[in-house]
Parts: sequence; C-alpha cells; structure tokens
Amino acid sequence: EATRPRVLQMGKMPLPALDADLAREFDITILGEQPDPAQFLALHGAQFEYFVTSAGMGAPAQVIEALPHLRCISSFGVGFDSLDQASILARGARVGYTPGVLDDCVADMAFALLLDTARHLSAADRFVRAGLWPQQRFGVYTRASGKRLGILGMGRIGLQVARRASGFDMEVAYHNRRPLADSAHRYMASVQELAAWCDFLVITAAGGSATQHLVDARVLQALGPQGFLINVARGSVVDEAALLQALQNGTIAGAGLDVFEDEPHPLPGLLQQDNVVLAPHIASGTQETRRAMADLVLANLRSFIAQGSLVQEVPWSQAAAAARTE
Ligand code: 8YV
Repeated sequence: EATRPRVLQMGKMPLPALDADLAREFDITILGEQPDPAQFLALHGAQFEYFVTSAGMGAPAQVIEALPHLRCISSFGVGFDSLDQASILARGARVGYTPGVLDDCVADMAFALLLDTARHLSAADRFVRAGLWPQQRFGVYTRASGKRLGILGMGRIGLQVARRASGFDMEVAYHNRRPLADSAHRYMASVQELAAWCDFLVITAAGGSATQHLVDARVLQALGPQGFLINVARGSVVDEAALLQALQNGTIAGAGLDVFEDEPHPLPGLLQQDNVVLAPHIASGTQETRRAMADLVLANLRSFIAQGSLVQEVPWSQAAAAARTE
C-alpha cells in the first residue's frame, strides 16, 4: 500500500460518513481527540501539511501557528469567518471551502423558519402535544403569502430565497454591500431602510467583522411590531441581546433563528419566548447537501495534494495565491 498523506483533522465532521471517507483515504489524526491538544500540537504540529476542519469548528490562530509546514486547509462549509485569515495568509496556506451546493437547502430553511414564525407552527405543535386542543382555541397569526420580503445579503443563498419568494407572491427588496449589476429586485441603500420597508427580514449575509451587529436595536425598531426577523447566516450579524429585548417588548413580532452569537448557547431568555423559533444550526443539514459538501471537502484535498490547486477556494486565499505568482 502506498503511504497515505498525513492529514490533521480538527474534530468530528458534520457528516459521520465523511469521517470514514477521510480515514480510509488519508492518515488521519483528530486533534480534538488528543488527551492534550495543545501539547500534541507543540510536539507534532510540524508533521502536518494538510488540515481539515469545518466552518463550525473553524481554524483558530493558535492551531495555525502551531503548524509551521501547513500548505492547505479544506473546510466543510460556505462560511469562512471562523478561519483565521491573518495567520493562514502569513503561512501562505491555501483554503478550500464548499460554496454552491447548500444554497437550496439553506433557502428552504429560511422559508421553513419564516412560515413557522408567521403561523406559529412550532407553538401549534406544542399546543396539540400538551393536550390543549379540546379546551382552548389556538391564536390567529400572520399571513406570509403576498407580504414584503427583505433580503440582507444578496449572494448565492439570497438569490435562492428570492426565487422561492415569488412562489409566495411576495415582493422582494434587498440590501447588499453594493447593488447587483443585473437584478430585477429593488435595492435599498441601508439595512435600516430595508427593515422599515419589509414584513420579513431574512439574513443571508456573510459573517465576520464587516457584518458584525449589522442588525441592531435601531434596525429592529425599524422592522417594527408587525415585522419578523429570520437568520440563517451567522449569529454575529445580529445583536442578540437587542433582539431578545425586541422580542420581549413587542418591538418586533417574532424571529426564526438557525444561528446564534455563542453557539451552542442561545441567550437563555430566548427559550422563554413563544414568538421565536429556534433551530440548532441545521440549515445545510440534509443528507443530500451534507454529502455534496463532504464530496467537495474531499475533492479540494485531493486536488491540492495531486496538483496544488483547489476546486473551490476561499476568495482571499485565491487572491493571495494570484498575487504570489504575479
Ligand atoms: C455547516 C455552515 O453546517 O456552511 C456553513 O458555513 O455554517 C453550515 O453549512 C457548518 O459549517 C458545519 O460546521
């Protein structure tokens, strides 16, 4: 048997079959399973050129700095806000990720949360299970069809949300760093303006410092008492403490959240609110999509090892690599 390339894996991957695939093809060491990961890195970090992680586990500076010969990271996920750009670029390592294959499932989840919050579906399920139906009437809530949908971050996923909205006869507007060159949808120059206009504000923006707390108390005020917030992007885009207050005070009508500022720990107050639907970061979590993401993680790693290039490379990694060859 030819020797398999050594690969450091941050921890268990979001699809168990991928752990098995990686172990079959590569000589895998799982950092999170070492008795003392920091000591392991100090002793053995120099042995690894390849590192596999996920958007959820990330690539912290302390890990990157302990891998002096790191050449390539293959990350499971479309988000790269948890991969420490400065230390990775300082190493000259390249970064692969998994865009494109999860857009439909994440957009589906945005609509699942939107319909659930508007119609109180999760609360209705709790009502029936609690045996309350024979004794009480369930409330009447909010129509979703025909309403105004605001999309914050009009990338690949935002576009899929917009496509679905047309099936619900919703009017769409969006805010983005800059207006799209060829979009039929209305562009709003600020988040504030978008929030004031729409009934449902759906966040599909990238995480990271550029979008940190873009949705704050003022934006929630603008969304208003009939407005709903849906977040399938990153918890960091929303000031979660301000959101909890807005839900408690009726500043907004409700929220559907798949992501949180400090996962896996939503603010405890959110658990007490009937006008919020909570999900444990599962928007990409279908067999089909997670398998496609896993295939890209493997394809990126194989491609880099075989020919020094990635199938899907994080933009700042690609830019740095291009600048080096100029
Ligand atoms: C994953 C995500 O579930 O793609 C992303 O950026 O946040 C999700 O699809 C997550 O990366 C798993 O860690």
